[in-house]
Amino acid sequence: TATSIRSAEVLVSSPSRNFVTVRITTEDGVVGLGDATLNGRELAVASYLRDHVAPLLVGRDAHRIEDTWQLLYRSAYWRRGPVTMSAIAAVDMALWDIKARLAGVPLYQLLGGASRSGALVYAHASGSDLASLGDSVRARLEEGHRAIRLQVAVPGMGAMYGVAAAVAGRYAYEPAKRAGLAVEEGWDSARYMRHLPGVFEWARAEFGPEVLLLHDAHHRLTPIQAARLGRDLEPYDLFWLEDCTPVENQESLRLVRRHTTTPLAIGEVLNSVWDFRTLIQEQLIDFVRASVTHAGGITGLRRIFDFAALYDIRSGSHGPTDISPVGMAAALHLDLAIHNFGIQEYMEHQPLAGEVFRTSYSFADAMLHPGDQPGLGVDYDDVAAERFPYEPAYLPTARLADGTVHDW
Ligand code: GCO
Ligand code: MG
Repeated sequence: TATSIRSAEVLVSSPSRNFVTVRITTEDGVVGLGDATLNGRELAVASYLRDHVAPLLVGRDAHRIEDTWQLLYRSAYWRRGPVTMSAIAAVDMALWDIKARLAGVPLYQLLGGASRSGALVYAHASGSDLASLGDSVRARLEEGHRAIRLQVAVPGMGAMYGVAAAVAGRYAYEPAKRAGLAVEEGWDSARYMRHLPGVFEWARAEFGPEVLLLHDAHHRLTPIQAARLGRDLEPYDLFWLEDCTPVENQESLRLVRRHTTTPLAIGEVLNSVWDFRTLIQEQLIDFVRASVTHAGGITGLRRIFDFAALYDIRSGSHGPTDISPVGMAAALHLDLAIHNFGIQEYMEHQPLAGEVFRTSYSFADAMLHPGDQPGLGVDYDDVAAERFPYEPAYLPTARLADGTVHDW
Protein backbone atom coordinates (compact mmCIF):
# COMPACT_ATOMS: atom_id res chain seq x y z
CA THR A 1 0.00 0.00 0.00
CA ALA A 2 0.94 3.66 -0.17
CA THR A 3 2.13 3.74 3.43
CA SER A 4 4.19 0.53 3.26
CA ILE A 5 7.84 1.05 4.05
CA ARG A 6 9.89 1.01 0.88
CA SER A 7 13.31 1.58 2.47
CA ALA A 8 15.04 2.12 5.79
CA GLU A 9 18.47 3.71 5.37
CA VAL A 10 21.15 4.32 7.97
CA LEU A 11 23.04 7.58 7.45
CA VAL A 12 26.27 8.27 9.33
CA SER A 13 27.86 11.69 9.11
CA SER A 14 30.05 13.93 11.21
CA PRO A 15 29.26 17.62 10.80
CA SER A 16 31.12 18.75 13.97
CA ARG A 17 30.59 15.35 15.60
CA ASN A 18 29.24 11.92 14.68
CA PHE A 19 25.53 11.42 14.14
CA VAL A 20 23.63 8.29 13.14
CA THR A 21 20.31 8.96 11.41
CA VAL A 22 17.63 6.59 10.18
CA ARG A 23 15.59 7.57 7.15
CA ILE A 24 12.44 5.60 6.44
CA THR A 25 10.67 6.14 3.12
CA THR A 26 7.17 4.91 2.29
CA GLU A 27 6.04 3.54 -1.09
CA ASP A 28 4.58 6.88 -2.03
CA GLY A 29 7.71 8.76 -1.04
CA VAL A 30 6.96 10.18 2.42
CA VAL A 31 10.15 10.39 4.44
CA GLY A 32 10.67 10.18 8.22
CA LEU A 33 13.88 10.74 10.19
CA GLY A 34 15.08 9.25 13.47
CA ASP A 35 18.15 9.79 15.63
CA ALA A 36 20.24 6.75 16.64
CA THR A 37 23.38 8.49 17.89
CA LEU A 38 25.13 6.71 20.78
CA ASN A 39 28.16 8.83 21.55
CA GLY A 40 31.45 6.93 21.20
CA ARG A 41 29.69 3.69 20.14
CA GLU A 42 27.95 5.00 17.03
CA LEU A 43 28.74 2.21 14.60
CA ALA A 44 27.35 -0.49 16.88
CA VAL A 45 23.90 1.06 16.54
CA ALA A 46 24.39 1.70 12.83
CA SER A 47 25.13 -1.99 12.31
CA TYR A 48 22.25 -3.10 14.56
CA LEU A 49 19.93 -1.04 12.39
CA ARG A 50 21.41 -1.80 9.00
CA ASP A 51 22.10 -5.50 9.49
CA HIS A 52 19.27 -6.54 11.79
CA VAL A 53 16.40 -4.04 11.83
CA ALA A 54 16.10 -2.54 8.34
CA PRO A 55 15.31 -5.91 6.66
CA LEU A 56 12.38 -6.37 9.08
CA LEU A 57 10.90 -2.99 8.24
CA VAL A 58 10.59 -3.17 4.48
CA GLY A 59 6.98 -3.87 3.49
CA ARG A 60 5.52 -3.08 6.94
CA ASP A 61 2.84 -0.41 7.33
CA ALA A 62 4.53 2.79 8.50
CA HIS A 63 1.38 3.69 10.45
CA ARG A 64 1.79 0.80 12.89
CA ILE A 65 4.10 2.50 15.37
CA GLU A 66 3.26 0.63 18.58
CA ASP A 67 3.22 -2.71 16.79
CA THR A 68 6.64 -2.01 15.26
CA TRP A 69 8.02 -0.93 18.65
CA GLN A 70 6.81 -4.15 20.27
CA LEU A 71 8.07 -6.25 17.39
CA LEU A 72 11.57 -4.78 17.60
CA TYR A 73 11.62 -4.97 21.39
CA ARG A 74 10.15 -8.41 21.96
CA SER A 75 11.19 -10.33 18.89
CA ALA A 76 14.86 -9.48 19.38
CA TYR A 77 14.59 -11.63 22.52
CA TRP A 78 17.64 -9.74 23.92
CA ARG A 79 16.05 -6.78 25.62
CA ARG A 80 16.94 -3.25 26.66
CA GLY A 81 20.44 -1.77 26.72
CA PRO A 82 21.67 1.37 24.96
CA VAL A 83 22.36 -0.16 21.54
CA THR A 84 19.01 -1.88 21.19
CA MET A 85 17.00 0.98 22.65
CA SER A 86 18.73 3.63 20.50
CA ALA A 87 17.99 1.57 17.40
CA ILE A 88 14.33 1.18 18.37
CA ALA A 89 14.23 4.88 19.22
CA ALA A 90 15.34 5.93 15.76
CA VAL A 91 12.76 3.77 14.00
CA ASP A 92 10.05 5.01 16.36
CA MET A 93 10.92 8.68 15.74
CA ALA A 94 10.99 8.18 11.99
CA LEU A 95 7.54 6.53 12.05
CA TRP A 96 6.07 9.34 14.16
CA ASP A 97 7.65 11.82 11.74
CA ILE A 98 5.97 10.05 8.81
CA LYS A 99 2.59 9.88 10.55
CA ALA A 100 2.66 13.60 11.34
CA ARG A 101 3.84 14.54 7.85
CA LEU A 102 1.00 12.49 6.37
CA ALA A 103 -1.43 14.24 8.70
CA GLY A 104 0.08 17.59 7.74
CA VAL A 105 0.61 18.63 11.38
CA PRO A 106 3.60 19.22 13.66
CA LEU A 107 4.17 16.06 15.66
CA TYR A 108 3.11 17.52 19.02
CA GLN A 109 -0.45 17.72 17.67
CA LEU A 110 -0.57 13.92 17.47
CA LEU A 111 0.77 13.60 21.02
CA GLY A 112 -2.17 15.48 22.48
CA GLY A 113 -1.43 19.02 21.36
CA ALA A 114 0.50 21.76 23.13
CA SER A 115 0.29 21.90 26.93
CA ARG A 116 2.44 25.05 27.07
CA SER A 117 3.77 27.83 24.88
CA GLY A 118 7.31 26.42 24.64
CA ALA A 119 9.87 24.23 26.39
CA LEU A 120 11.95 25.98 29.05
CA VAL A 121 15.58 25.04 28.41
CA TYR A 122 18.77 25.16 30.41
CA ALA A 123 22.05 26.19 28.87
CA HIS A 124 25.59 25.26 29.83
CA ALA A 125 28.09 27.62 31.42
CA SER A 126 31.57 26.53 32.37
CA GLY A 127 34.84 27.99 33.49
CA SER A 128 38.40 27.17 34.37
CA ASP A 129 37.92 29.48 37.38
CA LEU A 130 35.18 31.69 38.84
CA ALA A 131 36.08 34.67 36.65
CA SER A 132 35.67 32.73 33.41
CA LEU A 133 32.61 30.92 34.74
CA GLY A 134 31.11 34.35 35.48
CA ASP A 135 31.77 35.45 31.88
CA SER A 136 30.15 32.28 30.59
CA VAL A 137 27.05 32.73 32.78
CA ARG A 138 26.71 36.38 31.72
CA ALA A 139 26.91 35.38 28.05
CA ARG A 140 24.07 32.86 28.53
CA LEU A 141 21.96 35.41 30.42
CA GLU A 142 22.46 37.92 27.60
CA GLU A 143 21.25 35.32 25.12
CA GLY A 144 18.02 35.19 27.13
CA HIS A 145 18.50 32.05 29.20
CA ARG A 146 16.87 31.77 32.63
CA ALA A 147 18.25 28.36 33.60
CA ILE A 148 21.96 27.59 33.53
CA ARG A 149 24.09 24.58 34.39
CA LEU A 150 27.35 25.51 36.09
CA GLN A 151 30.48 23.37 35.73
CA VAL A 152 33.86 24.63 36.86
CA ALA A 153 37.37 23.24 37.09
CA VAL A 154 38.57 22.21 40.54
CA PRO A 155 41.91 23.77 41.47
CA GLY A 156 44.70 21.23 41.27
CA MET A 157 42.71 18.67 39.33
CA GLY A 158 43.44 19.46 35.66
CA ALA A 159 41.07 18.55 32.83
CA MET A 160 37.71 17.18 33.92
CA TYR A 161 34.17 16.59 32.69
CA GLY A 162 32.13 19.59 31.64
CA VAL A 163 34.78 22.27 31.42
CA ALA A 164 36.29 21.57 28.00
CA ALA A 165 34.38 24.51 26.57
CA ALA A 166 35.99 26.81 29.10
CA VAL A 167 39.36 25.95 27.65
CA ALA A 168 38.72 25.27 23.97
CA GLY A 169 35.75 27.48 23.16
CA ARG A 170 32.00 27.42 23.36
CA TYR A 171 31.34 24.33 21.29
CA ALA A 172 34.17 22.12 22.48
CA TYR A 173 32.66 19.06 24.03
CA GLU A 174 33.45 15.48 24.81
CA PRO A 175 34.54 13.80 22.68
CA ALA A 176 35.45 16.86 20.65
CA LYS A 177 36.57 15.00 17.58
CA ARG A 178 39.43 13.42 19.44
CA ALA A 179 40.43 10.85 16.90
CA GLY A 180 42.48 7.93 18.16
CA LEU A 181 42.72 6.84 21.75
CA ALA A 182 40.72 8.09 24.68
CA VAL A 183 41.93 11.15 26.53
CA GLU A 184 42.70 10.61 30.21
CA GLU A 185 41.54 13.00 32.91
CA GLY A 186 42.11 13.09 36.65
CA TRP A 187 39.58 12.91 39.47
CA ASP A 188 39.52 13.58 43.20
CA SER A 189 36.10 13.48 44.88
CA ALA A 190 37.26 15.08 48.14
CA ARG A 191 38.67 18.16 46.41
CA TYR A 192 35.56 18.47 44.26
CA MET A 193 33.23 18.24 47.25
CA ARG A 194 35.20 20.89 49.11
CA HIS A 195 35.21 23.23 46.13
CA LEU A 196 31.68 23.06 44.74
CA PRO A 197 29.52 24.59 47.52
CA GLY A 198 31.64 27.78 47.43
CA VAL A 199 31.07 28.01 43.68
CA PHE A 200 27.31 28.04 44.16
CA GLU A 201 27.55 30.44 47.09
CA TRP A 202 29.47 32.79 44.79
CA ALA A 203 26.99 32.27 41.94
CA ARG A 204 23.97 33.14 44.11
CA ALA A 205 25.72 36.27 45.40
CA GLU A 206 26.72 37.26 41.87
CA PHE A 207 23.53 36.45 39.92
CA GLY A 208 20.76 36.67 42.52
CA PRO A 209 17.93 34.34 43.55
CA GLU A 210 15.91 34.21 40.31
CA VAL A 211 18.22 32.41 37.88
CA LEU A 212 17.70 28.63 37.91
CA LEU A 213 21.02 26.94 38.65
CA LEU A 214 21.85 23.32 37.86
CA HIS A 215 24.88 21.08 38.25
CA ASP A 216 25.95 17.69 36.88
CA ALA A 217 28.09 15.52 39.18
CA HIS A 218 28.35 12.97 36.35
CA HIS A 219 28.09 9.74 38.36
CA ARG A 220 31.33 10.27 40.26
CA LEU A 221 30.38 10.20 43.95
CA THR A 222 29.51 7.34 46.26
CA PRO A 223 25.98 7.46 47.70
CA ILE A 224 27.15 8.86 51.04
CA GLN A 225 29.28 11.49 49.31
CA ALA A 226 26.32 12.42 47.14
CA ALA A 227 24.15 12.78 50.24
CA ARG A 228 26.73 15.10 51.78
CA LEU A 229 27.11 17.22 48.64
CA GLY A 230 23.34 17.57 48.25
CA ARG A 231 23.09 18.76 51.84
CA ASP A 232 25.98 21.21 51.45
CA LEU A 233 24.33 22.71 48.36
CA GLU A 234 20.91 23.24 49.98
CA PRO A 235 21.44 26.93 50.88
CA TYR A 236 22.00 27.77 47.19
CA ASP A 237 18.66 26.46 45.99
CA LEU A 238 19.67 24.38 42.98
CA PHE A 239 17.03 23.53 40.38
CA TRP A 240 18.70 20.13 40.35
CA LEU A 241 21.78 18.13 41.15
CA GLU A 242 22.27 15.62 38.35
CA ASP A 243 23.71 12.10 38.42
CA CYS A 244 25.07 12.52 41.93
CA THR A 245 26.00 8.82 42.06
CA PRO A 246 26.02 5.92 39.58
CA VAL A 247 22.58 4.38 39.22
CA GLU A 248 23.09 0.71 38.51
CA ASN A 249 21.71 0.28 42.04
CA GLN A 250 18.51 2.29 42.03
CA GLU A 251 18.12 1.64 45.77
CA SER A 252 21.30 3.58 46.52
CA LEU A 253 19.28 6.75 45.98
CA ARG A 254 17.33 5.95 49.14
CA LEU A 255 20.38 6.88 51.15
CA VAL A 256 20.93 10.14 49.25
CA ARG A 257 17.28 11.06 49.56
CA ARG A 258 17.21 10.57 53.33
CA HIS A 259 19.80 13.29 53.77
CA THR A 260 19.04 16.09 51.35
CA THR A 261 16.22 18.18 49.90
CA THR A 262 18.31 19.29 46.91
CA PRO A 263 16.23 18.12 43.90
CA LEU A 264 17.77 15.16 42.09
CA ALA A 265 17.85 14.39 38.37
CA ILE A 266 18.91 11.01 37.03
CA GLY A 267 18.63 8.85 33.98
CA GLU A 268 20.60 9.84 30.89
CA VAL A 269 22.24 6.40 30.79
CA LEU A 270 18.99 4.52 31.42
CA ASN A 271 16.95 3.20 28.52
CA SER A 272 13.64 1.78 29.63
CA VAL A 273 10.78 2.27 32.04
CA TRP A 274 12.02 -0.74 34.04
CA ASP A 275 15.33 1.04 34.65
CA PHE A 276 13.34 3.74 36.47
CA ARG A 277 10.95 1.54 38.44
CA THR A 278 12.42 1.97 41.92
CA LEU A 279 13.53 5.55 41.32
CA ILE A 280 10.03 6.58 40.35
CA GLN A 281 7.88 4.39 42.59
CA GLU A 282 9.82 5.33 45.72
CA GLN A 283 10.04 8.97 44.62
CA LEU A 284 13.83 8.92 44.86
CA ILE A 285 14.27 11.48 42.07
CA ASP A 286 12.58 14.70 40.99
CA PHE A 287 13.46 14.70 37.29
CA VAL A 288 13.75 11.98 34.65
CA ARG A 289 16.84 12.62 32.49
CA ALA A 290 16.28 9.95 29.85
CA SER A 291 16.46 10.98 26.22
CA VAL A 292 14.16 10.22 23.35
CA THR A 293 17.22 8.94 21.45
CA HIS A 294 18.40 6.36 24.00
CA ALA A 295 15.15 5.30 25.65
CA GLY A 296 13.11 3.84 22.82
CA GLY A 297 11.95 6.99 21.05
CA ILE A 298 8.76 8.95 21.56
CA THR A 299 6.89 5.76 22.46
CA GLY A 300 9.48 4.59 25.00
CA LEU A 301 10.11 7.95 26.63
CA ARG A 302 6.44 8.83 26.86
CA ARG A 303 5.89 5.60 28.78
CA ILE A 304 8.53 6.68 31.30
CA PHE A 305 7.17 10.22 31.61
CA ASP A 306 3.58 8.99 32.08
CA PHE A 307 4.73 6.62 34.84
CA ALA A 308 6.68 9.49 36.46
CA ALA A 309 3.59 11.71 36.30
CA LEU A 310 1.80 9.40 38.76
CA TYR A 311 4.36 10.48 41.38
CA ASP A 312 4.69 14.16 40.49
CA ILE A 313 8.11 13.56 38.99
CA ARG A 314 8.86 15.79 36.03
CA SER A 315 10.77 15.49 32.77
CA GLY A 316 14.24 16.88 32.19
CA SER A 317 15.28 15.40 28.87
CA HIS A 318 18.93 14.85 28.12
CA GLY A 319 19.92 17.22 25.30
CA PRO A 320 23.69 17.44 24.82
CA THR A 321 25.15 17.91 21.35
CA ASP A 322 25.56 14.16 21.06
CA ILE A 323 21.79 13.96 20.58
CA SER A 324 21.36 14.93 16.91
CA PRO A 325 19.11 17.79 15.76
CA VAL A 326 16.56 15.08 14.87
CA GLY A 327 16.56 13.78 18.45
CA MET A 328 16.41 17.34 19.75
CA ALA A 329 13.34 18.09 17.63
CA ALA A 330 11.63 14.90 18.81
CA ALA A 331 12.32 15.84 22.43
CA LEU A 332 10.74 19.26 21.90
CA HIS A 333 7.50 17.88 20.48
CA LEU A 334 7.19 15.59 23.50
CA ASP A 335 8.13 18.43 25.90
CA LEU A 336 5.34 20.55 24.48
CA ALA A 337 2.71 17.84 24.76
CA ILE A 338 3.20 16.11 28.13
CA HIS A 339 1.72 17.56 31.32
CA ASN A 340 4.66 16.80 33.65
CA PHE A 341 7.30 18.72 31.71
CA GLY A 342 10.11 20.12 33.84
CA ILE A 343 12.95 21.45 31.72
CA GLN A 344 14.88 20.55 28.56
CA GLU A 345 18.67 20.53 28.26
CA TYR A 346 19.87 22.63 25.33
CA MET A 347 23.51 22.56 24.34
CA GLU A 348 23.40 24.24 20.97
CA HIS A 349 24.91 22.27 18.08
CA GLN A 350 27.80 23.77 16.19
CA PRO A 351 26.69 25.73 13.12
CA LEU A 352 28.28 23.01 10.94
CA ALA A 353 25.59 20.55 12.08
CA GLY A 354 23.03 22.87 10.48
CA GLU A 355 24.50 22.21 7.05
CA VAL A 356 23.33 18.60 7.19
CA PHE A 357 20.29 18.91 9.47
CA ARG A 358 17.84 21.65 8.44
CA THR A 359 15.84 22.32 11.58
CA SER A 360 12.82 24.48 12.25
CA TYR A 361 12.94 24.77 16.03
CA SER A 362 13.80 28.17 17.45
CA PHE A 363 14.84 29.80 20.73
CA ALA A 364 12.92 32.70 22.26
CA ASP A 365 12.00 33.77 25.82
CA ALA A 366 14.31 31.18 27.40
CA MET A 367 12.33 28.47 25.61
CA LEU A 368 12.69 26.29 22.55
CA HIS A 369 9.77 26.08 20.17
CA PRO A 370 9.45 23.09 17.85
CA GLY A 371 7.86 25.13 15.05
CA ASP A 372 4.84 24.31 12.93
CA GLN A 373 6.25 22.31 10.03
CA PRO A 374 4.53 18.96 9.50
CA GLY A 375 6.32 16.12 11.30
CA LEU A 376 9.44 16.65 13.37
CA GLY A 377 10.44 19.65 11.26
CA VAL A 378 13.91 18.42 10.30
CA ASP A 379 15.30 17.63 6.84
CA TYR A 380 18.55 15.83 6.01
CA ASP A 381 20.89 17.10 3.27
CA ASP A 382 22.65 14.11 1.67
CA VAL A 383 24.91 16.23 -0.49
CA ALA A 384 26.20 18.23 2.48
CA ALA A 385 26.58 15.06 4.56
CA GLU A 386 29.08 13.65 2.06
CA ARG A 387 31.53 16.34 3.12
CA PHE A 388 31.55 15.03 6.69
CA PRO A 389 32.55 11.36 6.88
CA TYR A 390 32.51 9.44 10.17
CA GLU A 391 35.47 10.06 12.49
CA PRO A 392 36.30 7.62 15.28
CA ALA A 393 36.15 9.33 18.68
CA TYR A 394 36.14 8.19 22.29
CA LEU A 395 34.81 9.63 25.51
CA PRO A 396 37.55 10.41 28.04
CA THR A 397 38.62 8.13 30.89
CA ALA A 398 38.94 9.45 34.46
CA ARG A 399 41.66 8.12 36.79
CA LEU A 400 42.36 8.77 40.44
CA ALA A 401 45.81 10.02 41.47
CA ASP A 402 47.03 6.43 41.99
CA GLY A 403 45.87 5.39 38.52
CA THR A 404 42.60 3.67 39.45
CA VAL A 405 39.95 4.02 36.76
CA HIS A 406 37.03 6.08 38.05
CA ASP A 407 33.55 6.85 36.70
CA TRP A 408 33.97 9.60 34.12
C1 GCO B 1 24.70 15.94 30.07
C2 GCO B 1 25.47 14.68 29.90
C3 GCO B 1 26.44 14.71 28.79
C4 GCO B 1 27.16 13.36 28.65
C5 GCO B 1 27.31 13.00 27.23
C6 GCO B 1 28.06 11.72 27.03
O1 GCO B 1 24.18 16.12 31.13
O2 GCO B 1 24.58 16.68 29.10
O3 GCO B 1 26.07 14.32 31.13
O4 GCO B 1 27.31 15.75 29.03
O5 GCO B 1 28.42 13.42 29.22
O6 GCO B 1 26.04 12.92 26.70
O7 GCO B 1 28.05 11.38 25.70
MG1 MG C 1 24.54 14.64 32.52
